[in-house]
Amino acid sequence: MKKALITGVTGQDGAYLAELLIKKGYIVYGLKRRASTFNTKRIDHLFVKNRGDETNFHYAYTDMTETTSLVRLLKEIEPDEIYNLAAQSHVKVSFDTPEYTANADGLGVLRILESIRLLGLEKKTKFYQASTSELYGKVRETPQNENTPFYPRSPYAVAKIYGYWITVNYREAYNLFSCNGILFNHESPIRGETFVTRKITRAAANIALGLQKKLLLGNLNAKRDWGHAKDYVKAMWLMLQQDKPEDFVIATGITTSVREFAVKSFGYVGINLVFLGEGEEERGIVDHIDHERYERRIGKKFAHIRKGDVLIEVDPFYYRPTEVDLLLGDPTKAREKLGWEPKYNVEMLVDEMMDSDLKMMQKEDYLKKGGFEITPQIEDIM
Ligand code: NAP
Ligand code: G4F
Repeated sequence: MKKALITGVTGQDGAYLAELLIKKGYIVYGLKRRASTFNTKRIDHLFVKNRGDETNFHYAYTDMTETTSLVRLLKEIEPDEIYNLAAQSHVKVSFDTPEYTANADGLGVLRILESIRLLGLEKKTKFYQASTSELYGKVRETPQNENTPFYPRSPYAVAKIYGYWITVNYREAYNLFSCNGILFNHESPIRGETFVTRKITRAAANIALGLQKKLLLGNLNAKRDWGHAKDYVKAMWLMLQQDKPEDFVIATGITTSVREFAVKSFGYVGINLVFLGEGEEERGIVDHIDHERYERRIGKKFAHIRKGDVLIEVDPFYYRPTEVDLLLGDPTKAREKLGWEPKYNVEMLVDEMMDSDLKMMQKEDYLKKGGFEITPQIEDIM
């Protein structure tokens, strides 16, 4: 059985990748950092399904800013494949914590690569680095491919540039099987709540249920090439199954603005928005309600929102000191060499996220009103 080590296993991609690799018959070692509250919500089901002596999912504590525990774990596990997904992954937060971000997201990559070398695992262990479309930043050409020059626009992107080039350098200098996945934005129902897509789908669900009045957003004009994380973790695995290590752009080839993403999300529950005004004065206003759709999605008659209600406002708090205006990836190389194609488009992504958030909000509201927690098994039967 192959052994895979995943850093950042508690994150969105870590959880999907762990699930994929377990299904493929790997023994998976997930690395997580200590937190003062539970941070394993996304992977708890993997422990349950594989409980007992036969478990093929293990976890251990480490931190990307500490070399010693990384070396010790690599020595103990001697993994066939390492997927380095751990990072301070929030672009806006990186402006507040630039030094920490450089340490975890930049030097963290070096720590793993040097550990591989130190332990003499160069011939055994393949390495995947979670690189990002943020490297393109102030884009030099559109769409962006593997040869497009980089122009990072945040401390996060600058840290990730170091991770990208050190991965290339160790491949060229020491013959390591190390490669970069240059992944464009990918989302899912388990996306972190402060990324814009999940912030929007949670708010649209809450507003439709009458649990929230307004959504405050930053730059509505920003455009992203949004895919589904499930498709993207498959690409990570494919990259490590090739005969030789290479870097790949993973993207859908379609770009959508934040404003359009909001329109699609509210549209899912029958709330059709129109945007009026400009800059900080721009507002997302109810244009009309599709009552039939609302009732179908929410399960009750529509009551609390009227045509003309303002549901979205701009709050400059969410602006970034330097912004990435447009990302659009060209995944031709991945299609031709990896045989990778995304199954999801942005509409399917919105539908899945909205459906999941509606269920979650209904459950949270039920609990707030004095309901009791029911186990997933019981819920399935009910
Ligand atoms: P995520 O949900 O934010 O997960 C990040 C993971 O890294 C979490 O498990 C987090 O632990 C862990 N982590 C953060 N700092 C750490 C540290 N100092 N030591 C150890 N672990 C640490 O991110 P994601 O969306 O899954 O993304 C996975 C990777 O792909 C990241 O490197 C990200 O930068 C990169 N990426 C993401 C996208 C995207 O659109 N999702 C696109 C391109 C590249 P906690 O759970 O304890 O916070
Ligand atoms: O969802 P975001 O925070 O993602 P961002 O900055 O594109 O970064 C994500 O994707 C990268 C890949 O390109 C990853 F490397 C990175 O780890 C992360 O997963 O913001 C998307 C856009 C930005 O232009 C932002 O300014 O949405 C804009 N935006 C507008 N209002 C907002 C908001 N972003 C957030 N988070 N919150 C807002 O209220």
